[in-house]
Amino acid sequence: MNKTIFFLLIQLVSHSIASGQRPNIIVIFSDDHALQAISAYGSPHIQTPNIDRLAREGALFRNALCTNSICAPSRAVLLTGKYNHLNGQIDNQTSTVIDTRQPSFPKYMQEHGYTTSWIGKWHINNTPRYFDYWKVLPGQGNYYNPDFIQMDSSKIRMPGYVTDIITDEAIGWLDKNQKENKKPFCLVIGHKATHREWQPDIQDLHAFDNKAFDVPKTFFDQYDNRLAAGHQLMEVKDMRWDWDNKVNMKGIPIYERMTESQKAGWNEYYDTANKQLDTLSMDANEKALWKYQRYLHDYMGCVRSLDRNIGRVLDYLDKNDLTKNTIVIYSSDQGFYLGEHGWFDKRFMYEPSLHMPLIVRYPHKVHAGKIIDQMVVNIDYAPTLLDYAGIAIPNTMQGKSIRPLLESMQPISSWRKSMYYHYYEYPEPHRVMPHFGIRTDRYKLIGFYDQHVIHWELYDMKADPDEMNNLYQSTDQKARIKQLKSGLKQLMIQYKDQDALTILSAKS
Ligand code: SGN
Ligand code: CA
Repeated sequence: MNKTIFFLLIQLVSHSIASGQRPNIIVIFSDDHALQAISAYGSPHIQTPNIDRLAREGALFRNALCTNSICAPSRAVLLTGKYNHLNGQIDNQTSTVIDTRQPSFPKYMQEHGYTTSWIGKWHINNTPRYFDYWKVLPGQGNYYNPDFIQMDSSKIRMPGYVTDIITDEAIGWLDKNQKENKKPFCLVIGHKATHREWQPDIQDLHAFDNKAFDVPKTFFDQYDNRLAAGHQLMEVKDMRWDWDNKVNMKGIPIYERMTESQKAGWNEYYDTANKQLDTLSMDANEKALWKYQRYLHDYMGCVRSLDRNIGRVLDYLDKNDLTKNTIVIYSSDQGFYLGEHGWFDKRFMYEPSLHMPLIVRYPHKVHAGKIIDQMVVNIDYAPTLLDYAGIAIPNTMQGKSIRPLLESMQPISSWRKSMYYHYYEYPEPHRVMPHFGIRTDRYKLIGFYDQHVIHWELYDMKADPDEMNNLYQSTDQKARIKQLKSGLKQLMIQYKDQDALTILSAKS
């Protein structure tokens, strides 16, 4: 046989073996989806049958945690596998524009023969890079008749409801890719849901008629011994009646962009429900509780549509014989407060906003119904995707592949025992003080810093799962505090957070 033909044959065979083994990957990444709003995580509020199906057929992580609980920073971590002080996306501000030429998981995937695509919410102040195809919402995007930015930079307004449209686009892309392309693919479906201002699809407006949502026991928290918690501006009681709570919406942009028939469906529900509201006869607590019920109604309406559309993607995979060889990951950029401490929004290193939902289905390798308690951090996501794609993980990425956790029957004893967090954005919006901290399985030490000092908080999450009791001043905690501070410093060194080290040594 001629030498060239021989090598061509070898290449062909090894390529087909490789591509036959390499999985497709779909990451469904929603926005602000709290674990408390997913029935697989025990939600008291809602059933999410399609997300539950993923959990039943795959693995569910009970301790997937983010490094900085807001949107653009979390997405930058997903892309790069690095903390925000290294990838540059420390906050959501429009003045924070990162260099998207920096290595990210799609770059390595493209180089190794994957087709990459990102559809939906993106929220980084730069157009996507290293994606063969993309179509994204500008900034936060809109729920009704959303605009999209296309690869030629043109903007297009698409009629309908955002979660349906993003799913239509994703399925359309999958279909086209199946027909035209034989390479393995990695698709990210970025959802706007369940972000503020929580506008449900009209078909979901009546889904919770006659339901009273449970009120968290910390709803009327007074923030004793917690300076930063008392300083924030993200309480349900202060929500805007119109934009957030859908009372007197006429004239505001998110209402006015609806079509006449969308407005008619919307008015049919809200005008009737709002008739029962009599603010003059209500005291402050009653108003806060009314706002809470409206908030949960709207938020859960957005969850219903999200869950239904996840089901559409799973059905598409089933019908096209893709289920077995496609890894499906469901996650959200961070958790959210659904009334805990009286709040909406996120940002704090406290449990509800630190946690991300994370479910991974890969029938080939991952045992169905597995529950994993070991701590995963979103710096681990990019290394995991590369690992499953058979690509070497660059040592510039700071996370670890979670593949051993997914595939082993036993906990991995060498896995991380603590995680590091650093939040920056201040004062707008929501006035949450910048902070860093360390979390172990049981304890959490948080340092909220201002220009002069660090205000420390210590929690024993076993004794106090709601993190209401700051133990930092307790004399019997001195040894523990010393140990956690030293662990915190070690993590800052390990993750190369020089600014944090400077603050720690100057203000402690
Ligand atoms: C908007 C919201 C805030 C929210 C940020 C960040 N206000 O500014 O409540 O904290 O987004 O959210 S809104 O009235 O415009 O909805 S993030 O998920 O993108 O980080
Ligand atoms: Ca978010």
